[in-house]
Amino acid sequence: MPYSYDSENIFAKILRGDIPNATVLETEFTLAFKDITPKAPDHVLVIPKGAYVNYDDFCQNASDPEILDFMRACGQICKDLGVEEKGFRAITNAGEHGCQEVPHFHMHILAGKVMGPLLA
Ligand code: IU
Repeated sequence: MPYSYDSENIFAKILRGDIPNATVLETEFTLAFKDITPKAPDHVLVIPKGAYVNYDDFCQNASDPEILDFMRACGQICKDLGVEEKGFRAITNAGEHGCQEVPHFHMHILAGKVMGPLLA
């Protein structure tokens, strides 16, 4: 079944410019901004500008240029955050079992502290 995208989700509104955001990077196909409730000293959300519900929707249905642009944007953000020495965590939640809150695909990039084990 194809994914059903809710164009009234909060990130769609951010992309339309209806709601302000703290942009850290914008490219042709990708926007990255600071999470409004940061879970680490550095917490950036990276989203495609296209309407993709979650990671698997994006991986299955986005074009090669969109995917390349997204991954390069993630790389640029890591570089800008200076994570080479201490590292970081990149994570995406999908659907009910992944506890995804906002139904527009986003990658969390977290850095600046020890995150702790992912799977407890
Ligand atoms: P999740 O993976 O869907 O659970 O993550 C959603 C994130 O979006 C979460 O970390 C929120 O703090 C964040 N967020 C935001 O940055 N700005 C908003 O207006 C809203 C949520 I609503």
